[in-house]
Amino acid sequence: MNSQHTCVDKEALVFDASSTPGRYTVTTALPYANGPVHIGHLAGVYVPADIYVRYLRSRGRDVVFIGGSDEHGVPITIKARKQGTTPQAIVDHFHALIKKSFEDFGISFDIYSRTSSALHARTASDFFKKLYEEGCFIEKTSWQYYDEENKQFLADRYITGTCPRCGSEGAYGDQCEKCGSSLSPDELIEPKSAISGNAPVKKETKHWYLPLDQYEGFLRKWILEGHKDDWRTNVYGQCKSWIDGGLQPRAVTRDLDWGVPLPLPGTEGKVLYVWFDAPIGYISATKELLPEGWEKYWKDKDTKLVHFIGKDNIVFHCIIFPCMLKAHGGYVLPDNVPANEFLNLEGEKISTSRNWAVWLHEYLADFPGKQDVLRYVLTANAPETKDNDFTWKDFQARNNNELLAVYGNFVNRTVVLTHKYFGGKVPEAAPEALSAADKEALGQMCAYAGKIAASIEAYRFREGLNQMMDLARLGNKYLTDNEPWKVFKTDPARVGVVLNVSLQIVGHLAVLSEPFLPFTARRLYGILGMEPLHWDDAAREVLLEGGHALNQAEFLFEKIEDEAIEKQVGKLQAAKAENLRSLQEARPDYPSLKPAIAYDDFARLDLRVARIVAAEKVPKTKKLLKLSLDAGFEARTVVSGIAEHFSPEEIIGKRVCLLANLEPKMFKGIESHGMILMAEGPGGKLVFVEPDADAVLGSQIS
Ligand code: B3M
Ligand code: ZN
Repeated sequence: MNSQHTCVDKEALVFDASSTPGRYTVTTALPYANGPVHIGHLAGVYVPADIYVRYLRSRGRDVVFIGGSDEHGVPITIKARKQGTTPQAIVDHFHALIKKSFEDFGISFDIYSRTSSALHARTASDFFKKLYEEGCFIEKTSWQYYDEENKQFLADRYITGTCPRCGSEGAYGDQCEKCGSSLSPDELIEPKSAISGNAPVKKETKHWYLPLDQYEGFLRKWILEGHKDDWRTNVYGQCKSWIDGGLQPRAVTRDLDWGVPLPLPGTEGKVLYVWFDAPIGYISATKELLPEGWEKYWKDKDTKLVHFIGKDNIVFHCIIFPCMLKAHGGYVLPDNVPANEFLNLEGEKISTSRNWAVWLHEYLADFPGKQDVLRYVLTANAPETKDNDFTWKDFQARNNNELLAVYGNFVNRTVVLTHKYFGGKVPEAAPEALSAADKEALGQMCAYAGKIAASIEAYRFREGLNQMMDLARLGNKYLTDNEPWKVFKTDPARVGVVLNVSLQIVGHLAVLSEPFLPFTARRLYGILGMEPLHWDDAAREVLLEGGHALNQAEFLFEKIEDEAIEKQVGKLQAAKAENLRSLQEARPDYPSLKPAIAYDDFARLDLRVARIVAAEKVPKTKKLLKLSLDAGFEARTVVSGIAEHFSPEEIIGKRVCLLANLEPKMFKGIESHGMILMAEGPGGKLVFVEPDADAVLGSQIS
């Protein structure tokens, strides 16, 4: 044990909340490279981050935009084992898939790196070493489960057993997926190694812990006092409850063979905990991007560090990583961590294992050229303050009624009319020709750059998007109110003014929609025959000079038909059916469900409450009992195949459910009229389905 206080007290912190940021480092949570990216990831992290960065660039700010794959951690090793391959092969596959789909989707990373790189291993291991050498860790030995056959310690996920809470088998050492309880390996009943299937033994092992408890004072001052007003309430609230709940030392090493090896002698078989190395991945990626110039993005107090993450990553980015940075010294701390809540899909939680998701690479294949539609819908429904829902109907409606009917329609009408009346050249509009209404529209138009900027800088991207659409609405309404198609015959000069004003609005729309709809903005600049402008240009009234030649109009959006939506909904239904099927397969003792029936089919059964008044074996048979029943309205005889399960004596007096309208049938010369309902008991024994003692004999069961 060599804990010290030096790390917390060190005066190396360069954080200064009052300075105006001259530089930005924007990071996005590194997705685990063991599966593709879905719309939940996009809405929570990548789309808002990309909007933010595109906006900053448009303002000419100095920004690096960092992404990459998180390639360590136990789930990756488990997946590799299941598929009979190596963890490296798994991450190679998914890293390539994820990287390509981000690129195709227009997430404008300056670098998309990966944590299995050599540079990252060096960076993370140097970071650990410095903390180790400065005595920032405590060392502790503990007893942990060990698989003797495979000679390895077992990560929590590699231990399975019976859940102590719900009794179901196959619970993991960290969680029971049946009842959702979080567990520790010691709680499992009859633990087994998931690798060999053997019962594990306990063995002593040493690990290094970051004593978070020693950082409480620092965290209180920095977050609870320093960021009360500028961090989102969900983020601040989570931090506060972690801190108030009492922080504990956290192990930053693991016994595993996949990860960054510990840089200490005599520690073979130990690696850095994935949540220790992954955030350092942001730093390694910046180094890879700018081998000479990376430091100012991490160490200069004028740099504003912003982490875009989902709410499940808050503690790592707001508490653990900042404590690591503080312990190391010399690094800036995050200025903001605008974590989002979760996005649901058609009313249900997105789930990778149940395939309840819209996968980015599949979306890109199914909707080529429609990146902006998804970006738009995910921003309009962004789960900024609460969980939100994505539905395909809403996706279709927002495309057809908003992007197409408002934005697209306004741009198209303006450009088409300019071609029709003015040969595609921007008509002149002398200041004195402007009406009060024109001036009013232009004035409103010029205010949007500031309004949207304020929303984006406050991480309110939905609000920013709505304002951008309000600008399109302003243009659409202006054009409709002024009806240039009616006025042209009598007053072509007036039409020139109206189209000039409309074109200025279109120009502003190109600038201000670029962070949200980058593909559309690029095409719009093309139609306008312009090079992309900067955000601050949108404070000016005139972006298109009289006489400037436009290119031909083209449709920016197209209608999404019901068919395309039905196809997607069908995909989800198929996933649901497949889940049900594999659930049944996983429990082979349950017969699979029969096909659905209509209520009328059920109503044709006449089920009655009855009582067994006499029973005897049917001679010369093993299985059959002849039962005499009091069915209330009449006496019945039923031959039942239950003789191997019951003796006649033990069932006399039992109340039963009788299928009373089954047509009579002869068994060994006895007419059987009806059938008794039975269920399965323990060990396959038959048991009666017994009506309550108060049920009246002969009454209908429905
Ligand atoms: N891979 C967890 C996640 O995808 C993790 C993020 C790492 S960010 C440094 O939820
Ligand atoms: Zn359970």
